[in-house]
Amino acid sequence: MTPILFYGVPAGCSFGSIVALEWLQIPYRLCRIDMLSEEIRSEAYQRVNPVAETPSLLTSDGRLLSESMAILGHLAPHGVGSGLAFAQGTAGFDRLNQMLAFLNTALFGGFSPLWYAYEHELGDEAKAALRDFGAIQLEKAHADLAVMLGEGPFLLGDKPTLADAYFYGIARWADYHGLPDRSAWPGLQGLFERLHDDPAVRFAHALEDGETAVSTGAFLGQVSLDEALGELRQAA
Ligand SMILES: N[C@@H](CCC(=O)N[C@@H](CS)C(=O)NCC(=O)O)C(=O)O
Repeated sequence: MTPILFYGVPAGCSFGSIVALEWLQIPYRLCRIDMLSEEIRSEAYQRVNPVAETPSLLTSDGRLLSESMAILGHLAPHGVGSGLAFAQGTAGFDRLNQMLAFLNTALFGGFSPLWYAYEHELGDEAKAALRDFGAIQLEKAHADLAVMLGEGPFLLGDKPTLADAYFYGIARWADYHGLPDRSAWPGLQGLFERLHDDPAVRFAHALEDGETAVSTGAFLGQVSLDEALGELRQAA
């Protein structure tokens, strides 16, 4: 079957998996999950992901996979020929995993206090404390990442890899929260702007925003959660 990526709106970290699927030219479908409604915590979606998070992937052989790191790792073999990913046992494979792990912990984690403050009713003092903590974490994550980027132009050197796809989907949250000011790290800002103009990134933005989205990959359309669950039942 054609894989289905369950992606979260608004502004889900699933963005990176959409860009990865586009870049990898894997035929795929999408299922949109509204994170602001009860849909994400519904019994129906918990059949896809029991921890009620996006992204999840219904794989071509009918298995459910969650966690961006696992999904990108599952897709990575398709990118070995093009340099988007690397064969297991090579230095590139280790470097890509190392970079993805940093992004999934330090960078994503830095935004967590900001999201918590944004999404919960809290007093001013608690909100300010969370925001200050997030700012400190993000300052360090961006400074460290700028060192890792070095001359770039992409996170692992001359060419984009799946790490750049994932980076963009998380780093854009700075624009949402108004911090950190990415322009303090010109290399990172340059990388972000280059990725912003990428057709796959433009596609994922349009899709999230419910606008006409032009795929340069092998996107085969959107399915509803009910349709996806029907296919899951058939695969079982
Ligand atoms: N460790 C997970 C984290 C997934 C996660 O936190 N997803 C968020 C969106 S970025 C989510 O689905 N949140 C549920 C909600 O907001 O209710 C991963 O890396 O995939």
